[in-house]
Amino acid sequence: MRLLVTGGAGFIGSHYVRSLLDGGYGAAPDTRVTVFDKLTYAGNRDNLPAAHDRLDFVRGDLCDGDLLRELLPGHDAIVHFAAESHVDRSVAGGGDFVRTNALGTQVLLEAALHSGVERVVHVSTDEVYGSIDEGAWTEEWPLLPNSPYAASKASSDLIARSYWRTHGLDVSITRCSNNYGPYQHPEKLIPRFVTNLLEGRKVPVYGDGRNRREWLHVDDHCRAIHLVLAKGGAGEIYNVGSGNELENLQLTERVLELCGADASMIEYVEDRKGHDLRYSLDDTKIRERLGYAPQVPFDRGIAETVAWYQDNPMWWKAAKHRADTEQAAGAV
Ligand code: NAD
Ligand code: TDX
Repeated sequence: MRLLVTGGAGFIGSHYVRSLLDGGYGAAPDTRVTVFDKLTYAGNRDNLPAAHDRLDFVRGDLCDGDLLRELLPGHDAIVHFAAESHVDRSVAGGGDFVRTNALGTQVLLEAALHSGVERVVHVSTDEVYGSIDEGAWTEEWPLLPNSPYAASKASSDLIARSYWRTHGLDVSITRCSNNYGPYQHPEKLIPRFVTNLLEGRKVPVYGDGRNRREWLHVDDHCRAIHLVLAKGGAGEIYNVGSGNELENLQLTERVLELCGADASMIEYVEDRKGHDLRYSLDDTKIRERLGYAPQVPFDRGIAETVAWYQDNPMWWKAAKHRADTEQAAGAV
């Protein structure tokens, strides 16, 4: 099989590619991977093996239809991770989000349609549902995204579905909860807090810290995506959760403890605009139909993640530097 992975130099995409090439989803000596990635501030070529006989890397933009139509023939399937992924950036300015997430997804799917690609997995998010005070969303829940990020992801999610419904393209969609793990950009909650503490700085908790998220290790998310690629139905949507729901303050306390710090390192800062209170997924469908079950216990996952940032200062310092450089250049 020849697989194209968009966004494969980012946090989740690179985990997926490393696992696949390492045989994490079973030996697949005939699977070749092409990573297609723009290498924005969030992407890093070094997140992938420097050289591998079953890996090709192409730097390119999702919105470049000519390049995609040249590249795609010969590929059997696409796993589509590439996106602008950070809510705070979308609050500061939504243009790149609509361009990459909505338009870029449409350009990719159009190219796929005309290139004989047989299968697509579109990686969506729980944020497309909005915010839920109690209970949990099933896949039938209406989409009520709140941030420009979430709205652009909801757009791409619906565009993906439309290429199945209109053109019969074999597309499945996954909607996952908050991921954590190694190689996550230090703009996101857990790596931001750990790296701030490593630099002797306080951790900025937005608002009163009472917002709740459902945390899933990236390894479990990637396993679910591979399961959907292999066994998911055309036009089907699969929630991917963990059931591990934490208030931001509870999570902050855990991170502080693992870093040997205390509550004096918390700084309460102005709340995120339009800050969603709570996300919670009902993922019965993927568990019952595809046999998915998360495998990484949170206690182990979070301890290993904190240790990874402690052991890899070069990686996160470079990521912070790339983001700062782009910001200074006015690219955000
Ligand atoms: P990330 O920001 O770490 O990586 C995104 C990757 O996409 C980067 O390598 C970047 O260079 C690339 N990219 C951005 N714009 C591009 C463009 N125009 N053309 C080609 N490549 C481009 O994101 P992530 O956290 O790994 O998220 C991956 C996917 O999973 C996203 O679609 C995101 O919405 C979704 N998701 C993320 C989470 C989470 O908690 N991080 C949860 C659920 C769903
Ligand atoms: O410095 C911070 N302080 C803080 O209190 C940051 C960066 C975040 N927060 C809060 C905001 C959220 O309630 O922590 C929570 C988690 O924030 P993020 O890590 O920015 O994630 P979130 O906004 O929940 O979105 C994430 O999950 C869904 C991913 O970034 C998305 O890509 C994914 O789709």
